[in-house]
Amino acid sequence: SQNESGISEVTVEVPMNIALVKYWGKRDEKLILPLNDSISLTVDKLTARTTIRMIQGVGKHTVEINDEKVELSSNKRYQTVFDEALRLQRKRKEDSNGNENRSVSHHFEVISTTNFPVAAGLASSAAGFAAIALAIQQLLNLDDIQANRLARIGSGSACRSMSGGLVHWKKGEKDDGSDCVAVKTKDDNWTDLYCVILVFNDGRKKVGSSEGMRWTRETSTLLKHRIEKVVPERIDLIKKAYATRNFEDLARVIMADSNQFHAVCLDTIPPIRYLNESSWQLIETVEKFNQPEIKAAYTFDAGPNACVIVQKKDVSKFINALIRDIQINTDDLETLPEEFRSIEY
Ligand code: 2P0
Repeated sequence: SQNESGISEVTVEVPMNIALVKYWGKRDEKLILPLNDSISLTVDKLTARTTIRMIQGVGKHTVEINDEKVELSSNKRYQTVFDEALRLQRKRKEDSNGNENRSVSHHFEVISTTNFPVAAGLASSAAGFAAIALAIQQLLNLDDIQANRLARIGSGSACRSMSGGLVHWKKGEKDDGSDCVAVKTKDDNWTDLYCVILVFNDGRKKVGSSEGMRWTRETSTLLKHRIEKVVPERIDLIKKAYATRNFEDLARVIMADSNQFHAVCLDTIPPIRYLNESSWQLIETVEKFNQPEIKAAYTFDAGPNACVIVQKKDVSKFINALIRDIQINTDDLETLPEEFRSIEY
């Protein structure tokens, strides 16, 4: 709502998402149009809570994340999002005022807090930009397609956090990106799925996603095969397994796609390595845990941290396997949801 000093304010809370079939490679870097479709689940307990104030008058945009000011000159994506938001606002004013063009300048103030560590590299930009886009959608009364685009030009994977559950980001065919949108699949959410996140930060400087995607696109031959032959089929398999609640089929595709994403990174010149020794140890633990029946699925993004998807009934069993196989700090068990904390480990 807008008060008499010309400030409007909105607060939203938005979840992070984890890709089950990965996005890697852009066909348009400016509009952030991907080379392939991707599909993700939102992790509803990990959120970015964001307040945006739209202030009348000339001034600098400001962004603060977890009490730290973001240097906007070194992160152009915020400026891109704010410019696009103000363009949409001007366009709407012109449409309703019959081209009167009596434009009033505005600037934004963003204050965001995440309930998970940004430094852990857990796709925090996705939740952050999705929150900004959702808040601006409410401030400016944008439609869902406009809001989706706003999230996407902030960070590609952010458009998959604009709705909950299983979300399919379609690459689209058009050059202007008008058919490049993330849509929630029709099915009811599979509320029984849990995500165990293991943070294996090793201080190694990783290749940023944008740069990595560019190198891969320019040099990998495996990427071409992946985009044409592998991804479309896997998107269908994920949707089918999710709709029929077939955990084993879902898990097989999730792990295969994480592995192929990292293979594509290795197929890049120079090669990109995101997984470390701990990541591989976790893969082996999951492989062992999955005998004789698949009960867990690991997936890794552009870093060594693991996200393991398990059904609720198997969470404690899986945590026990972790305690047995890898040295985990038992203090960390406190981050488990209430219902799993009382179980004897
Ligand atoms: C994904 N990742 O699908 C893939 C898997 C990382 C590995 O999307 O340049 O921050 O903003 O579009 O979305 C990370 O890249 O990159 C990512 P931009 P983004 O989740």
